[in-house]
Amino acid sequence: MTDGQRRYGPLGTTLVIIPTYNEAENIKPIVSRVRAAVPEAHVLVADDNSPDGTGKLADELAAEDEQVHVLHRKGKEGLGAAYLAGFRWGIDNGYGVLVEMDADGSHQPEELPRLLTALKGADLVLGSRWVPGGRTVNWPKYRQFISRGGSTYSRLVLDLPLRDITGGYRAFRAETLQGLGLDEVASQGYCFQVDLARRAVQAGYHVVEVPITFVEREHGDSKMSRDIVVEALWRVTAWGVGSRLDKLRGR
Ligand SMILES: Nc1nc2c(ncn2[C@@H]2O[C@H](COP(=O)(O)OP(=O)(O)OP(=O)(O)O)[C@@H](O)[C@H]2O)c(=O)[nH]1
Ligand SMILES: [Mg+2]
Repeated sequence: MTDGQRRYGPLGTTLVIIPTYNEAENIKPIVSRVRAAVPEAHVLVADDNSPDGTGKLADELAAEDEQVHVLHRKGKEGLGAAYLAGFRWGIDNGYGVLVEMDADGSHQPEELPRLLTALKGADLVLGSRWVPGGRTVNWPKYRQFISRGGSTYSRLVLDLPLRDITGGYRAFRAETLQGLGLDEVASQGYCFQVDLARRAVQAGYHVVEVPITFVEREHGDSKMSRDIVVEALWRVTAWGVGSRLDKLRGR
């Protein structure tokens, strides 16, 4: 069946999952922007027991708004683990669409309606900095280089028809997530995003990229580290080598 013939079911209720670690300055503004931009959506803050009290601030938001929820996790286990827990919570609670969004304002909630519109005709929508119309604001050259380089390397090594493979502003249908084998995902950081994109393409899902304007964080500290880049490099390389060996063996 081609995509043109494919019928997509209704989207159902949206859950915007926001993982947080020390985002006290950002959490209230970002949640209120999501609530204003997409009033029917619910929000789940997945906090890893942030020492700066982000979890408590999220509880305050949840107490005054029944569309805001908080998942308190015991300690810092990384972005990937927080998203996996958030996806499970969302699927268990019957949401039809699960959105990934950073807390720091890099992913603008005002762009979410465009992602959701695209999801009506797709299984997964990626907010993309590196398609025509996509851009970054206030991002240092070296970060652009790492991001573009990471996407290009992943595209070539994993043979993926995508431009922004490391980005973290995405909208999944719940059925898509259920088809990705989330129980086997062990990767973290950027690599977590590459892993989900790779699984979606391999499973034959229709993945669409929508241009976004990515804005550098103004408050709080980056959790980006050399370890995150190194993990992505070795895992992507290992996946690429593995799938080429499988092809050679005729699997
Ligand atoms: N729950 C949880 N959230 C995390 C963890 N690490 C990062 N995050 C959140 O994941 C999102 C992305 O992390 P960032 O630090 O913004 O990473 P980045 O965008 O590569 O780096 P910046 O350039 O500083 O924006 C933010 O909302 C973080 O608070 C973690 O271990 N646990
Ligand atoms: Mg960020």
